[in-house]
Amino acid sequence: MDRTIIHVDMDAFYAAVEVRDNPELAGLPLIVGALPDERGVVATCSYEARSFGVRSGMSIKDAYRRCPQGVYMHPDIKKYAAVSDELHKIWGKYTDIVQYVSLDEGYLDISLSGKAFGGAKSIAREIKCRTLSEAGLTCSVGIGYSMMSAKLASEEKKPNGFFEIPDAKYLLELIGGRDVGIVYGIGKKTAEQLHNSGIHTVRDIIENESTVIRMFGKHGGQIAQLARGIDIREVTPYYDSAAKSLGREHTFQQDIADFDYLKSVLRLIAKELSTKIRLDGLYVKTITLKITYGNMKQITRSKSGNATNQASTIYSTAAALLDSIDKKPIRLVGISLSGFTESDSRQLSLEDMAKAESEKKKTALDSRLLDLQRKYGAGIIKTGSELEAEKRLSSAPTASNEKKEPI
Ligand code: DCP
Ligand code: CA
Ligand code: CA
Repeated sequence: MDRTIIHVDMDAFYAAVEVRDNPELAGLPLIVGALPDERGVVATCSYEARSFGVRSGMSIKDAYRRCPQGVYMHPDIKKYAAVSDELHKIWGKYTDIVQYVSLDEGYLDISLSGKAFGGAKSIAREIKCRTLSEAGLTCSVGIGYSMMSAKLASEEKKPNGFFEIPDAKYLLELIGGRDVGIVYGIGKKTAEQLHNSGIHTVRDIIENESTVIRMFGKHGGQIAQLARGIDIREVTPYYDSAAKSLGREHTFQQDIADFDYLKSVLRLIAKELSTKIRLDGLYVKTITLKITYGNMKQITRSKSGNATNQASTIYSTAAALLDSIDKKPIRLVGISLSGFTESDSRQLSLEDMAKAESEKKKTALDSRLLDLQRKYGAGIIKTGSELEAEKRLSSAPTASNEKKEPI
């Protein structure tokens, strides 16, 4: 299946947060990191400071030599982490397949959910607008067909950028003549070795693939693939059962006001989550309902209770939370689980395992149903009864080819 991936990266992140919070710094060369009389390096600097040649990672002495008139300050990592949480919330509204790779950057796979939000361009624009209006910061957004192309797209027009790389052919035209270092996985050392062998550009890699493979073996093969624009890496949401939460959500193509129907979707989600945690041998204490209304207002409602791994409990808790909220048309429903505990020292018996595995297969069917809905719109299930939904699913010819989305 063709994929659509968005990469978001904040502009001059630490420096931009400091300028936001201290407006008198706007327009000045600001260097965040060590102070000039300390040992240490530049964490980042404003674009004004970059025009003096200052860069991340440069020793602060070097930076001071280039830009003595700069404003120097220490980073406040705690503050940036809090801002980062806010940003992740803004970006995470468009898909549950989202991978944050650092405080200021993330990948969103919107292949399935994109249509519900008017497509990739409109999501990208919305992310830029909301990042500015809600967090007071600018970001650069790239749309790609793979992770590498999305990241290169976001870098292409920095700062405050917006760019799309629709396919491998376009990518190659764009980067074919550039230095090999632009390819994902080629660091300083590898680049140097390539240069020494007369391989300078991305196109040189493609034209000298066998040399590259001879030099770097399997890694060389991967480099050549990436140079040709083939990047099969998947956006992989981070899930740490010990500390974090496990969530699954569903975005509708139209806003839904039928709460019975919404509950049938919650039932499917509850089943899928329950199967997943039981296979992992986990119980969960806190169940959170996530809702995005048609006007993009997002709310969450949580309830904590005895640790459970049962779909019926997860469902009834989420359904009760749904009953407690404003009855307005809804764009997205989701459930997330947190507060995990290990199965109270009780190992799953072989029989339990077999049961969970067979449920997993059934859940795969249920989740294909969700995927189908994503693809064809909520209309595929009219009344929302799960039974009817499954009947329809089993008569839907495209179902068996649907790719299951990673949790
Ligand atoms: N950072 C750091 N040390 C580095 C590189 C980065 O401490 N050597 C921190 C400070 C940056 C943040 O990570 O603000 C994000 O890094 P980026 O590489 O994304 O750089 P910026 O966001 O600062 O600038 P831009 O992305 O606009 O180039
Ligand atoms: Ca950045
Ligand atoms: Ca970054």
